Amino acid sequence: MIKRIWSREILDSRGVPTVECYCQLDDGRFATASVPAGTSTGSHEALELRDKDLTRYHGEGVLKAVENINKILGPAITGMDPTKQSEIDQKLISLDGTENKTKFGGNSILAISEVVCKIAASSQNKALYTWINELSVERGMKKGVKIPTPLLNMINGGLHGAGNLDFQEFWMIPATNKKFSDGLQMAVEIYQTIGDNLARRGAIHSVGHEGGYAPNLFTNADAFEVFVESVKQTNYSLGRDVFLGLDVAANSFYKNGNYTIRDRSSSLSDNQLLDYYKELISNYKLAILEDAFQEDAWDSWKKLTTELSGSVTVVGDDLLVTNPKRMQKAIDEKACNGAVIKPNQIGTVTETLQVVKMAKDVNWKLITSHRSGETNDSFIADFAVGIASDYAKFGAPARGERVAKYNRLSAIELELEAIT
Ligand code: 2PG
Ligand code: MG
Repeated sequence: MIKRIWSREILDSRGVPTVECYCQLDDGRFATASVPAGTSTGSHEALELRDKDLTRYHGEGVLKAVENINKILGPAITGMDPTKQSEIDQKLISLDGTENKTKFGGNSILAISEVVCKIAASSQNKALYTWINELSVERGMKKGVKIPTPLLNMINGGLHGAGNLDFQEFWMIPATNKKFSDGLQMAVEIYQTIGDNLARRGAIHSVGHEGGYAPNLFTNADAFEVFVESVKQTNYSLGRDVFLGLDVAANSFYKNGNYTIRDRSSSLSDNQLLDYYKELISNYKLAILEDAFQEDAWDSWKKLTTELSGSVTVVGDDLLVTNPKRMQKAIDEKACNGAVIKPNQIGTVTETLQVVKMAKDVNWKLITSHRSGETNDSFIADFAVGIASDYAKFGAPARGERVAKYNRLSAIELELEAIT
C-alpha cells in the first residue's frame, strides 16, 4: 500500500529545474523517479507546468508542480495498491480533468506515475522491465522483452546545438543484428573518431544538449560527410555494420510555409525539401528519418510516407506526441510508419502503453526516446526493454545522463543472458 508520496525540485542536464518524486510503501520500501523535459517540444504535448516566476530560474521553476504532488495528487493516491497502475493513472487523469494536463502539469503527473511503476516492481521483487512487460500484456500486447537497437546521436544541431546546423540529430545506427554491447562499443569508437576529425578541421564548437558534437560546418550535408569519413577510418563499414539516421525536427526551421536550411540559398517548399531528403537518403544510406516536416503538415507527411517508406522508416515525433488521438489520425492517414514514444509527451505510463499498443497493432517501428533535458533516472531504458521497442534513442554515447540509460541497457543485456 502507498503510505506517502512527496516531491521536490531538482535540476536536469541543462541546468533547468524538473520534478523528482518519492514514494514510500507501508512496508518501508522507497522509490524515486524524476522526469525529463524537451527543448524542441511539439505544440500538442501535455503541459509542462512551470512557475513563470521570473525571480527564480528565469521563470522555469517547478514549485507549483511539486506542490501539486505534495498537497493534492500524492494524498489522493495514498492507500492505493501500487500494482494497480492503470487505476492510479486513471485517478490522476480524472483529478486533472483537462485534455493536455494543464491543471496539474504532465510533469507532476508523470513523476507519480513512474515512481508508482518502479515501486510496484520492487514490491513484487521483479525487474522494472519485467513489470513493464506485464503491464503491456495487461493492455493486450505480447509477452516478451527485447533489448532495442540504439540510435546514437553523434552530431547535434537545431535547438540542441550551439553550432550552426539546422537538422537536430545525426544518428549512428548499429545493424539490428548486432548485440547491444557490440553496437555501443562501435558507437563510442566512431564518436571519438568524429571528435578527432572535427578538431583537426578546427570545427569543434562544443557539445549539444544530448552530448553529440555541435560543430561549425557550412551545411547539414557536411555533417554527414564528416560522419562517413569517420566511419571509414574505423573497422566498420557503412551499409553493413553501421547506418545513419536523422531527426530533422523540422518545426524549428519552418516559417511562413517554408523551410530554411544552410544547404540551399533560398527557402524550400515542402516538395523541394522532400527532393532534398531523397538526395540525402541515397547519398548517405539513411535508414530512419524523424520529423521531416513540421507537426501539422499532414499532406506532406502522407506524400513522404507513400514515396519513401520503402527505403527509409518515416518516424513521427512532434507529429504524434505520444497522443492516442494524433496517433489514430496518423494511422488512418498513413502519415508515417514509425513512432517516437516519450512518456512525458502524454503524462502517464498507462496512456503511453496505449499508444505503444496502437503502433504495434499496425506494425510500426517503435523508437523509445529520452528528452534533451534529462536526469540520471534510467526508467526509460527499462521501459524500452519492457515494451520490446525496436529502437532506443538516448543521445550520444557520452555524458552522465545519457550513459545512465545505455549502461542500464548493458546491465539488462547481461541479466537476460544469465537467465537464458
Ligand atoms: C526529439 C527530442 C529528443 P527534445 O526531438 O526527439 O531527442 O528532443 O527532448 O528537445 O524534444
Ligand atoms: Mg524528435
